Amino acid sequence: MTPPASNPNLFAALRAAFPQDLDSVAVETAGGGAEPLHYTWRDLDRATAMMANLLASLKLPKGARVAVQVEKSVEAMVLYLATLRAGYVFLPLNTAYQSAEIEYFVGNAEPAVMVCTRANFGWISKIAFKAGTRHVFTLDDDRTGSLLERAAHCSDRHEVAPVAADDLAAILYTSGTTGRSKGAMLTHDNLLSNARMLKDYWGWRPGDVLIHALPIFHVHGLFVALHGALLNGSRMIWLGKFDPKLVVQKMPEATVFMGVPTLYVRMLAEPGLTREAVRNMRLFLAGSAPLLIETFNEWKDRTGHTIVERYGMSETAMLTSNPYAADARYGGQDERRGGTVGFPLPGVQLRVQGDDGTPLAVGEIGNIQVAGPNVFKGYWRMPEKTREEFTADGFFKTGDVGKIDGRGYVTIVGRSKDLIISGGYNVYPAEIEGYINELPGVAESALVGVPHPDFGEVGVAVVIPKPGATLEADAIIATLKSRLANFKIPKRCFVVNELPRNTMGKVQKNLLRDQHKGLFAGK
Ligand code: MLC
Ligand code: AMP
Repeated sequence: MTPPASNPNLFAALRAAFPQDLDSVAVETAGGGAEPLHYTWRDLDRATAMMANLLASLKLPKGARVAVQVEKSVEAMVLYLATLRAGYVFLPLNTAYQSAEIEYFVGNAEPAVMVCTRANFGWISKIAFKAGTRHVFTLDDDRTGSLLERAAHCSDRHEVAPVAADDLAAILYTSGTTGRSKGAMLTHDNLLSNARMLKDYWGWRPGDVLIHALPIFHVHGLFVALHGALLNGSRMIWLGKFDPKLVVQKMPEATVFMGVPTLYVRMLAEPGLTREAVRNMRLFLAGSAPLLIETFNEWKDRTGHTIVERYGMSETAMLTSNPYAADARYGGQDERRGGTVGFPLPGVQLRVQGDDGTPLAVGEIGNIQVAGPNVFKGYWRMPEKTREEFTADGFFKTGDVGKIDGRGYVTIVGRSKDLIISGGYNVYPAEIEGYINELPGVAESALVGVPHPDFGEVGVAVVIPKPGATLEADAIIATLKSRLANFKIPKRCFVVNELPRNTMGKVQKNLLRDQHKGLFAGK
């Protein structure tokens, strides 16, 4: 591996990995009912240069944030790369977020630039201008919008902006267990060190082709998948939206696939998923949520491939992975074990501690804490929250609960943070309960996660009316839909008279989870 020349800008390293033949295909689009488009490496180089020149022409201050809420497209990926190239900070936003959510992120991050779809320009520009954002551009997934129009007038030559290794490359908002979302600040070095290590660990090799079917506003699609392919100079088959049939159809042309467990569950429902279809595949990776052992086994039976499950977070990028190849440390005997997330990755320190901070013995269950070059710089403008989430000796408290066995395999058994992971998206009960509690006639509420065959886990709301008030579950859901991102909407809502509480008065969510755990069984 060659270290970057002198500029630790992540883009410089990605650009250095472009293949010699710049006219070979870097990205091929698929799906959406449109003819496939082909982008060469030269196209990516020129397009990122033009967009970086556009950003540079705005004379933004150092550390300026570029907030982006657009549909997935190659141009959206170019915008990410151009932001790095120009030395600014990328702030991706889930396309499902609605106005209250956007208002918070924009108010908190104070981006200098906002990029949104044309359809949302009216309300988003209002929010952005109010927050002091000077530049609002549009970008749609059909290669139109003011961003591209403006970039078209810019030079296609651009010197990668110099940055320091610990300058910010991106801010990713992760919802908070209490209160508002926190922006995880990730540096160029956080992302590049993780990407370089994964390139080796997962054995990326010449000729690899990645099917990219994940959204590009989270760690998994934006960093793990995209950096993996780019750092290996690998072609990507680029889907704007996950479509299980299309992915299976495209598999013979590919070697690597990455997905959240829901994607694997949906592909298993495709009759076309056969050993023949996966004959050229080298590696299937899963993460962002627990992969059920049933899915792991069924995938093995159907395809002959053992999924490599790995574990990570917005704050840390990737932390552990099942082995790709047998590890000499363990006599070359390791296997990819379903139900575990594998070993701490090279350079990552991972330990399990009791609630009182004592180290736990092999096999004992406790709080997972991590350290390493991949661990973020802190939460945006939340120094106190940042301090709280680190131990005195510098380990980050993941909020995940797990154990490490004698061989070093890490298993996640639960979370100390009150969080529901639904189809790979995080839903924080405290946030949803806050919205429900503000509705007229609501005394209080509790949101719990219950098993779901497609999304793994989904939220169910239990709502208590104020004395004398009448509440309709359907009306509560309808109101939430008008205010919150769709994946945060409880799949069911129950209006009841009281919540179960322990002697301290704390709501016993475990009892509610138990009561509703069969709601979606067999659906
Ligand atoms: C969609 N819906 C969901 C949902 N996604 N509900 C719960 N959980 C989800 N994840 C709902 C919508 O609200 C809608 O409901 C209905 O499902 C159909 O919406 P859709 O947009 O058509 O859904 P679909 O395109 O099928 O999306 C499903 C999905 C998507 C699984 C493809 O959720 C997805 O791409 N998930 C991946 C998320 C991801 O990349 N996570 C990585 C985080 S990084 P209604 O009622 O309106 O019809 C991270 C770190 C790490 O965690 O370790 O990687
Ligand atoms: P996010 O904040 O969206 O980055 O989500 C990170 C969280 O996803 C982690 O703290 C874990 O709780 C969870 N997660 C990621 N990968 C896995 C996995 N393979 N198994 C179980 N949980 C996971």
